[in-house]
Amino acid sequence: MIRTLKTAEEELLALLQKNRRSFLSTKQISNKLGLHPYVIYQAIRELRRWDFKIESEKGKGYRLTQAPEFLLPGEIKKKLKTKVLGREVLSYRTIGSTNALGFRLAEGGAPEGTLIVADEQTKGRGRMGRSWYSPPKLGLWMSLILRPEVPPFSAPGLSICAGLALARAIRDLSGVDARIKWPNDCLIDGRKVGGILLELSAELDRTNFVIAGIGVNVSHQAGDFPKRLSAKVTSIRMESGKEISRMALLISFLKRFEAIYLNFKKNGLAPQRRLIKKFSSLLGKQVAVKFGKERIEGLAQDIDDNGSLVIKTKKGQRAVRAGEVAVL
Ligand code: BT5
Repeated sequence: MIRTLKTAEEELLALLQKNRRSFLSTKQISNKLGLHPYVIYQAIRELRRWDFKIESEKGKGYRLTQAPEFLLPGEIKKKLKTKVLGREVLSYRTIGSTNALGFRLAEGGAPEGTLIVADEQTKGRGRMGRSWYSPPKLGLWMSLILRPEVPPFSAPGLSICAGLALARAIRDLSGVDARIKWPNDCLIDGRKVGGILLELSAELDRTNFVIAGIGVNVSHQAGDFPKRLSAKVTSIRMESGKEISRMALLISFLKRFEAIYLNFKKNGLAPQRRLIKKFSSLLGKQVAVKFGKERIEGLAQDIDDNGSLVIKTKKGQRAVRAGEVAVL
């Protein structure tokens, strides 16, 4: 089973990182960290599984020679500027879906704000059974456990809140004009750079928890996407020419999303509407929205206090709660 790094492994990694020029013997490590030699041996094995290159020489000990960029819990926690989001972190080298795990953990009582990140997802998922392409190293694939005390019908507004936080974090770091495409996409110049998947556990009048899954293409180059996707997707690197650190993006996103989320819990979507509209890619455009068997065409006019898209059709105004939008 592949698991998140334990504290001992993270401490060992930090020590090896500090001493990259010299070897450290098991005894030295044991003295510094208070770990049993067997635990050290196991920790080295686990770090190697995560692709850390650790040289070992008989009589000398261990030396770190290469460290891939991982979003490790200890590092995330050190850099966090939040009070709730990301206070508990689980980080995986590879996982099926961070949302699937988030759901299971939330059912087991994991606290609000728990963050699950993975370097790679093998069964990343989108809405309605679709899949989400999540190769190793290139993107930010994460889920947050949220426990907002709001009625279930207003929880979907969180999708647009997460989209807003993401678009702003991308703009801040890379300078590109990232926008929200209602209800759950983040676009740059009409191409999808990120997606949000909200999964809810609710009773009629009560939200038990929400898993907010966020996927962002960060360092992909054109050839890194499968052919079936390449015409409609992009990455921050492809649009800005910049290599943005996933860690910086994660920290910036969490800070922005937390501010919006805490406000949303108290005051709903209304205070965010001005910015949501400003960052929206659809308003003022002719669109077609499909939901269930219905299809509505018209002018995308507004996003209302419930997070619904307001469309001016030939027969009058319609507010749509969810669906697939195409710009005509
Ligand atoms: C979404 O669904 O856009 C929600 C994606 C959420 C992904 C995150 S990653 C962390 C967390 N754990 C998970 O398992 N999921 C969440 P939807 O609107 O249904 O869009 C899915 C469609 O986007 C697919 O059918 C493809 O056409 C396209 N797509 C797939 N992978 C993509 C990618 N990496 N970048 C852009 N588009 C992609």
